[in-house]
Amino acid sequence: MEQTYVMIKPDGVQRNLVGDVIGRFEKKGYKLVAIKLLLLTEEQAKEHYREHVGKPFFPGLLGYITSGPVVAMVWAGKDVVSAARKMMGKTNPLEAEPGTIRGDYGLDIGRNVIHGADSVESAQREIAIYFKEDESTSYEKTIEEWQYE
Ligand code: YYY
Ligand code: MG
Repeated sequence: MEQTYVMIKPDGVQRNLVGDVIGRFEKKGYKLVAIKLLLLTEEQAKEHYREHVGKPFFPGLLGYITSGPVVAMVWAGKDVVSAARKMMGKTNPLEAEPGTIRGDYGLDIGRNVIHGADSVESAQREIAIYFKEDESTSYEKTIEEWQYE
């Protein structure tokens, strides 16, 4: 099954949105295979956002993403990479549709609550930044026969 990397950013943790975000992924039918609360090091943050190093917003992004604990997660299921991006909504919360996480909870692009990998390749790269292989758990959920035909 496809896997993606999802991260509740420091503002999401501070604003008590952890349970809501996890609940949305659970209710959609995705399976949690790894989770941890951690404070990003500057090195992890630079590696995570390496495509943005040097852009005008990068210093602010680095300060924000390392400003408090994040919840790092791996979710698995059918088409989860693109589905997670749709559930999150557009990068700028004011452009994100109501019903999406950013659309429901955000106001500023630099406080947009959640990160989700943008491709299967990015997901694999990002998962490896935060999780060792033995930190992902492979298990069966009997409910899957009610979710997948
Ligand atoms: O993948 P996604 O998070 O939706 O957006 P990216 O374009 O990859 O940017 C990563 C991150 O950087 C974004 O979530 C907020 C921040 N950011 C910003 O603060 N200002 C911008 N003009 C663009 C992005
Ligand atoms: Mg991105």
